[in-house]
Amino acid sequence: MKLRYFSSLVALALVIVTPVSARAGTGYLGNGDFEGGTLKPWDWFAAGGAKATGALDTQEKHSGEFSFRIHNESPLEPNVYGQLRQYAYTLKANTTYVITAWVKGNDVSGAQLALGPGWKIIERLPSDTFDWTEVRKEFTTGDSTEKYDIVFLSSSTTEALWIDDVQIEEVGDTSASASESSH
Ligand SMILES: [Ca+2]
Repeated sequence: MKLRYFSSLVALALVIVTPVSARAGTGYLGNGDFEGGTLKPWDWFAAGGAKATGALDTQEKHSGEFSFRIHNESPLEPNVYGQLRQYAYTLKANTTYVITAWVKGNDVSGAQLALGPGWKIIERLPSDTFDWTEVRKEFTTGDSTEKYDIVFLSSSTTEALWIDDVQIEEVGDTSASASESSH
């Protein structure tokens, strides 16, 4: 009887845990698919007085029920932009990763993905109007990976930019990099 009670507890725990682990692909990031019921741990911010708004969106999505939608009425100007940002906390130093995201756009301009300290790694996102498109960027971390920036930037007029299914994976094969470093 006791055992049966215990195993039903285990079963209950599995039921509770499974939906979370089934949301695969968010690995080093939190809420990369925007299905968390909240924006956290992402943070939206309009800098320099940008007339830019960003919010969870249910009209367009690559997965599930939600994406993130950016709308920006401010033309290109230094230090005026909207940003969707979170920090990746568990990346290893001096390690190569690939970040992928799905984006969709209506009259997009000036959209970028910026990575790392000082946002030195930049990948331009598509412009104009486009259906769901996968963006990929390989990047290699430096010596310090504490609070590694992951930022989607909107720095010019954009009717709508949707973002969904953001994930980071380690780029495989340690044997390849080991043989490379032996040369
Ligand atoms: Ca989603």
